[in-house]
Amino acid sequence: MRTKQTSRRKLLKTGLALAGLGLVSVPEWVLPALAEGETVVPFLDFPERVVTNPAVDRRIIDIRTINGPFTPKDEWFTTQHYGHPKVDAATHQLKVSGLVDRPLTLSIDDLRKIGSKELVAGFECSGNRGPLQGLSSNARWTGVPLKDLLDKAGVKASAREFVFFGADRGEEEVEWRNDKFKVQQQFGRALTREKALSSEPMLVWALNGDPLTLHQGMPLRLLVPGWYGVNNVKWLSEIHVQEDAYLGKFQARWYRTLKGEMIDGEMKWVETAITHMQLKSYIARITSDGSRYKVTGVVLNDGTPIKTVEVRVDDGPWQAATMDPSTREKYGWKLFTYTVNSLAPGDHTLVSRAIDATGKTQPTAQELENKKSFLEDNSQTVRKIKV
Ligand SMILES: Nc1nc2c(c(=O)[nH]1)N[C@H]1C(S)=C(S)[C@@H](COP(=O)(O)O)O[C@H]1N2
Ligand SMILES: [Mo]
Repeated sequence: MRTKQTSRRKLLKTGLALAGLGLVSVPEWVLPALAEGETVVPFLDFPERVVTNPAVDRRIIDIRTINGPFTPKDEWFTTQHYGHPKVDAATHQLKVSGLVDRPLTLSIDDLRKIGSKELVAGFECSGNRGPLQGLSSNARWTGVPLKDLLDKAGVKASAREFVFFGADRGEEEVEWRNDKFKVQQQFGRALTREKALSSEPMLVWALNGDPLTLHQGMPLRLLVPGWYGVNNVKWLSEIHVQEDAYLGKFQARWYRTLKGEMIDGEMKWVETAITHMQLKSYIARITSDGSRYKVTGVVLNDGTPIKTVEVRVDDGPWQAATMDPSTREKYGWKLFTYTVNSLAPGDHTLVSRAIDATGKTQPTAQELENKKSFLEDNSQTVRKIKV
């Protein structure tokens, strides 16, 4: 990280010096590792300057600066619904309550004693979409498998629903028939018994080797690898095990996808919960050395192996991109590159699509036409450029 900071600063200085001489125009954001003579080709539908911190508790990444497998902790995208709760990392405790043989109250140190492992995982907010695509990041997390903790508590046979509550809360108006009630609610998300007791979910306390930042859920969050961001409950304070389905606002109402599906010639409207990530790729940046164009992009999905990523220029054929060998982790995001050997002066479009090992292909925007709510938009993001 230190090296990166230094090289970025150096780059900025060199860039500014050259700009002073009128040799190049320097964008307000700084590209990582631009080679000698390499320039950025602007996306025509992208703002020149991306406002990465639109509010104190919000941040997006400027995808044109993605530089390697891990997003630095102070650049990680961030969002939440109730602002930041006041949490004291030193005294924070996690409660495990409900249908367990042994209810538990544990400090982070107690959790560390149960076990510790690392996992590379990236995720995006289910609202992430083009052209900015700024709501995703990737990290190496440290924590304890959720199953190890639940085994310690002893899950009862009647347990069906595992609810994860953050320390953050807010007042909500709950509509019921013709009434509206104002009540205090905690941010909560639920997992089924099968998912909660599977080997993947973790309770994590570190990101890229450092304790979680306040933005990322200090001191503890749930991580469901391969699932959308909303499932990764921050400032985790309680796991409540129950038989009933959990119907909190962020489970049952806000995080739903409404889409129409043609079944036997009839349009059926289905509402589904936000769980695993849909197969997505996007072009993050295009640079040019004068004649050739280098395309760099990102792939995210639920951990299903990626068969290939392809890039298409204008109406040309889909061509295979090259996967970055440093991003091979099952649940991590993957980076790809593609080189275009020449482009005629004028307007062009470039687009990428990912295909996974099951043959699933990232859809076009048109193929998602019947998805009415904007969440889970994994459609192909078309980049427009002029050379
Ligand atoms: N406690 C709590 N956890 C939460 C949320 C929240 O509002 N409260 N927002 C979720 C949503 S919608 C997303 S996209 C991710 C964002 O995680 P990040 O800020 O670490 O990027 O946190 C999830 N976890
Ligand atoms: Mo989100």
